Amino acid sequence: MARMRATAVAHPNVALIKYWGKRDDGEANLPAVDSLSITLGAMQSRSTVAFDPEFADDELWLNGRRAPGEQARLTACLDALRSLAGIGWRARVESRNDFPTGAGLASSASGYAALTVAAAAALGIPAGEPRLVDIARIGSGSAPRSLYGGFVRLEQHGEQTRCRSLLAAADWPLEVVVAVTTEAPKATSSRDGMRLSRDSSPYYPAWLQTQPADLAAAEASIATRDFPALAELAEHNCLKMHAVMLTTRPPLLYWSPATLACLQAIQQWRRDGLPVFFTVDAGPQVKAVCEPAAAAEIEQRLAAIPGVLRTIRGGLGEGARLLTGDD
Ligand code: 2P0
Repeated sequence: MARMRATAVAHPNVALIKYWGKRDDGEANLPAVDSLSITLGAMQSRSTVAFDPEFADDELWLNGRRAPGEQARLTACLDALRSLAGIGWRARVESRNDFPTGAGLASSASGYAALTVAAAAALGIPAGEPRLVDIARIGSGSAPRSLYGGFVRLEQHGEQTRCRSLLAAADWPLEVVVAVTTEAPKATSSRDGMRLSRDSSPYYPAWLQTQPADLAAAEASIATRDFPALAELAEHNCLKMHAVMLTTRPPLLYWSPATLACLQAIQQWRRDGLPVFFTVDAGPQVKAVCEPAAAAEIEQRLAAIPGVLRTIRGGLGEGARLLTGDD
């Protein structure tokens, strides 16, 4: 039988109400909190998956290089797909990101979303199969959000993850400017960092306890397109997550001096009347979310901050999709 092969693309996403923490250390990778994100149209992962009876083991090639560190979660994700399809063949996965990898730009989210869609298609699993959301989550807890476009809420119901698109990208066309302050991968992976935070931060219980209220308020502000309310909430939730990270033992300090300079500048710009707010993930990059009319000005200002290497600007994106022969 011929080898089975497909290619898909997915965009990274940035959470406005963050996911930080896991229920347990199991392979299912169940998040301890629900989260809410926007999908970023300006960056993209592209993943080709080929299953072949001749392959001895699964292989991931990331940006042209073997990525043995990914083996456990790669095979866990592919095993779930193989079991769904009733096919045992091993796979070769080739994934490329057109943006920095492993540096707090959600490359694992877009990478595993693209991989899940491509592998499912290669195995003949229908695109609407609801278990694909859970399979993407095994690869990366934030990957299910990248299966969808626009404003996305991820909810954990027992063992099952559910994602909902709250608004399509075109329904509230915000823009995001990413200030890249390093191209280097982070020292502590999100997966290790989350485990350390759960086990040692005294603020972790408060993080879990206050998340539902942040989610409800953010969802309400999105429904009414209330930018100032969403701005206040997203910055609060981001800083609360970083307070948990900072109080982890050993501490997780993901920021650089340029990160802090951007945060303080963005706060000042908003006080001055510009519609912009910040969010920061497990890395030193700053994402400035703004109304489209302000985006060019924000990008210019961020680029001028010492330590900002470059900026990436774009609107909100669509969900993951399969590429056909014409793409
Ligand atoms: C988020 N992050 O909600 C949060 C905010 C980072 C900070 O989801 O262990 O790569 O693979 O489930 O999805 C990054 O964590 O972690 C992340 P795993 P993932 O976007």
